[in-house]
Amino acid sequence: MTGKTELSGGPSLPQERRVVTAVPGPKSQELMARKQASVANGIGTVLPVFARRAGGGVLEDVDGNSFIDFGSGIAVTSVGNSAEAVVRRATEQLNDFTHTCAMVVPYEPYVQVCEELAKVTPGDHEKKSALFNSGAEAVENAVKIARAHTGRQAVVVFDHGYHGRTNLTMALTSKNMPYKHSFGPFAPEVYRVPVAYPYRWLTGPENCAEEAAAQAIDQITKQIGPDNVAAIIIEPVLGEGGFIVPAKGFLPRIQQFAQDNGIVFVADEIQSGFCRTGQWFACEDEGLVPDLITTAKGIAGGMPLAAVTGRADIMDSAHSGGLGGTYGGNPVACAAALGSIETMRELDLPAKARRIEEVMKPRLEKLAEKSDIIGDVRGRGAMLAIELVKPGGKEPDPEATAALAKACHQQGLLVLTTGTYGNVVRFLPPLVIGEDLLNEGLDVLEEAVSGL
Ligand code: PLZ
Repeated sequence: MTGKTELSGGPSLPQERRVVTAVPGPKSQELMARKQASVANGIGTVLPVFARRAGGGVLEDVDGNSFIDFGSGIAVTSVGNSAEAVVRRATEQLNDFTHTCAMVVPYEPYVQVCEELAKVTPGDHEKKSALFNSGAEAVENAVKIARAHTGRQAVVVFDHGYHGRTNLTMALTSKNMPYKHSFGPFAPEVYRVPVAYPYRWLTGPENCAEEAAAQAIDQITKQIGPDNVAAIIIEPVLGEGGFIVPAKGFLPRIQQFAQDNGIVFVADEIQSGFCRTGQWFACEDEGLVPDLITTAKGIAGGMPLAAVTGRADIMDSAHSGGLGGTYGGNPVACAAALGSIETMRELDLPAKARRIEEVMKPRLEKLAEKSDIIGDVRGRGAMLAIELVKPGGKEPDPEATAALAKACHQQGLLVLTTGTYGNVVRFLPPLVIGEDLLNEGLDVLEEAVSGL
């Protein structure tokens, strides 16, 4: 390794956990004071250190601490930070041109990304895509397209669902704090129905799929009227709601209902997509082929890009000029996406995600057996979580969850929390993480759990 590559981030960064100062260290504390003076309070911080370099399975801070990364910037850097093909392609594009506005003068990388999306998303029907900047923007546009296609207005979403922070997507998002509180009024014609959350289904997990689907369908039928529904939007694994894997059978029943009633079925795969769950898309697990699929995060290795992909006739329902935005499908982000998708194929990242599950899940399950505060272990591939409860029952324990995350951070392991009740620790390592780091991260977690 040359001195030059050692100084850069990306895969060349030393793959080790290293805690050399208190967390946060002095340089991070200094920067934090500047952040507090210049950045709006609304922008929170999970781990109060400042990043300097990141790559492979680690993130290094300005004080020289190196954290094992179990967060991937919330499921974004699945190919690792500054992945070689992402950097190479984005750099080439930067040198050619940075922006023309795809609606003013188009360019090939935009078309290539849409061609790739047609290939990698489920179903072999004719597909088209439109590109945007953020996940929320993709979801908003999926709603616009579904409304234009059906001539209907209502949108159905689910308990524990998360779809973004813009006005329409706040309405679609279920959790008040911190996403919605004091930010209303919200967009109308949004309806929320139950989801099959096995761990917390009142009658137990056995009949959860059937009962939840029956309740959801009953509510749609009685309270909205299927003929008024443009779209049903669901995350095949609910991310911010707590990594809830809907009980098997629930998603197909909801999709069937949508199909029977001319409702556009939208899978929001912004967090679960692009190899994260061990398949290219989480909805493949039950063989679902959504009408529309929203993607972002993992698509471009850290560059801002999002997409709506779906049946060509539905996608073409919006009139020419009806969709777009100044930056949507920015050429550098598109080039990065092509590098990201190339990496996913070359390294077979769905298989890597499945391997991460093989390593992590048994250890998490063993930990849950020993610990009376871990109520549930769930997830698929490299989208795994533990739900923390008060001993002896199922009462959520957000305090223990925050304390556990903090203890991990202190020891050089970056984990994120999630969940409607704030009581879930989630694990989203980059899919390229080394197995030694994965195991070392789990060692840190186990120690932190026993120290609670
Ligand atoms: N849909 C399923 O997971 C983003 C949000 C973090 P944007 N999830 C992380 C936070 O606190 O803001 C997300 C998602 C699903 C939509 C979105 C929204 O994607 O790119 O953050 O707009």
